[in-house]
Amino acid sequence: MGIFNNFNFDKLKSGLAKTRNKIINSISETISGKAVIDDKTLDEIEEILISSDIGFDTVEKIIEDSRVQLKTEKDRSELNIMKAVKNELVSVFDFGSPQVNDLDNIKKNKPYVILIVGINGAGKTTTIGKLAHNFKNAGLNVIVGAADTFRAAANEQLDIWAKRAGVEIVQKGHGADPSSVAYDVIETAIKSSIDVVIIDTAGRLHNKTHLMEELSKIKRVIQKLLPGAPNETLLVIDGNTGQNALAQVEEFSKVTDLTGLVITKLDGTAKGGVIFQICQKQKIPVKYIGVGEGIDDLQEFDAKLFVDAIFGN
Ligand SMILES: Nc1nc2c(ncn2[C@@H]2O[C@H](COP(=O)(O)OP(=O)(O)OP(=O)(O)O)[C@@H](O)[C@H]2O)c(=O)[nH]1
Ligand SMILES: [Mg+2]
Repeated sequence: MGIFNNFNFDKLKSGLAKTRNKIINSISETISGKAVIDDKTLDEIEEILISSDIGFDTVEKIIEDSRVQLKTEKDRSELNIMKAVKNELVSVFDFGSPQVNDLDNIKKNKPYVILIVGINGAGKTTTIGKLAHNFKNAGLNVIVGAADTFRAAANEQLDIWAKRAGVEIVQKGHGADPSSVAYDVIETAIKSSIDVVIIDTAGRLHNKTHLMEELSKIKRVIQKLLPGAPNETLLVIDGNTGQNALAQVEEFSKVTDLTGLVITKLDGTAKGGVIFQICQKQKIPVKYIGVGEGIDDLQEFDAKLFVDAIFGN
């Protein structure tokens, strides 16, 4: 695992209960009591998977692999189907790039700058509070920058999270230029020898061109101080979003170099399957997942454990 020390499998498992119900329990019901898995049953499983936001390509692959397996293996039992689905789901995340943070890498690149972007209400500010808390627990100095100057009271919200996490904040008034906040927080971080800078940005609909362009400006401005910054640009996506998540990734990718995704609100959604679809199509790693509203409810993403949790074991 990475640098968080808060992993709680039971919390992840219970958070994913609805997603599990939609995917796994439905498949179990379909195959229970059947002596053999015939083609009709496979078609039913295919439908369940398609309706669970996993995405057509991934589903096709699962079903195709299962057909091959079931042709060659005598045992057409429940176990094999479940295993095929599980293996395929884990392999969706198998595209190389490291998914968790490494403490040494962060310290080496001090101040390590993380820019947080996403549409309105996705969970950006909450995620920043949780990230700050975990980084601080790992012994890092953290500062957050309130570059959401668009919405009134947005900085107060971040201020509350900064206090909860016990980290510093740089903020300006409502209506200030977000780039200037980003600049100031990095300048402060350099002066005060701070390890991690996390920058909050305004929620922006991905089809609002001028707001999207503002993100490019923030990046240009901070690069005047730190040519390599931001080290990470994380797109926060609400786990309830379903199919629209793909459009969000596409549009934000056009104006920023997304390095990772944060999928929030996985507790309580039945649409958690969308993670598979995004990763399969966009090849951007999921770095963190939100499993509740509390400060300790952000976990580093681990594909194998995530799939285990969906399966409930
Ligand atoms: N259940 C649950 N709620 C979450 C999670 N993450 C965020 N929320 C809630 O989602 C709502 C919106 O969160 P914010 O962090 O304000 O979202 P934002 O992206 O900063 O929103 P804007 O600044 O308005 O664009 C809040 O009520 C949070 O408590 C999560 O992982 N689980
Ligand atoms: Mg916010």
